Amino acid sequence: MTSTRRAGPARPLLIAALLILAAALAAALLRPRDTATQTPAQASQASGTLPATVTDARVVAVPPGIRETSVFATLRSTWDADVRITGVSSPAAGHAMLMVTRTQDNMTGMSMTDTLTLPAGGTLTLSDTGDHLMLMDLKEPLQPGQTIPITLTDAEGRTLTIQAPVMKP
Ligand SMILES: [Cu+2]
Repeated sequence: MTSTRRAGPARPLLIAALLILAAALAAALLRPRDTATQTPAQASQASGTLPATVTDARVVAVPPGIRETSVFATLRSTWDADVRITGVSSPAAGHAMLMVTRTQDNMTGMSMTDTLTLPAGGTLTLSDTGDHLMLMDLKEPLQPGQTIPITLTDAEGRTLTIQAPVMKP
């Protein structure tokens, strides 16, 4: 009986601790769902910057007379949901496009796409053999040593401007 009495005062503390633990667990489990159900307006209020870091960005140098070129980079997500990139632009180009490279019937070709997806917490590699960006209607030839600003926009209106050096292919 003495042992029961001793345990008595400890029990409310134990229950309180379990409740706190349960609440923390519930919050952790619900968080990704909250993010997924955010409206675009809320998401862009939370951050106006497309949640990614960029390395190895480069624009392929082209000789005078060539009016289009490719842009490559590695994008790493800093977000716990997929980021759908839906737009690209650059002051160096009349317009720019999101591109995919696909092989079908032993033919490899590239085509425009509406969306490139940066997976949640993952990587999107833009390369000459895969997904990439293209700058069209170049306003002037791009020489190695120049740096070209390129702005990506996602489906939620967030933007990220990359300063991409021009490099020889
Ligand atoms: Cu291309």
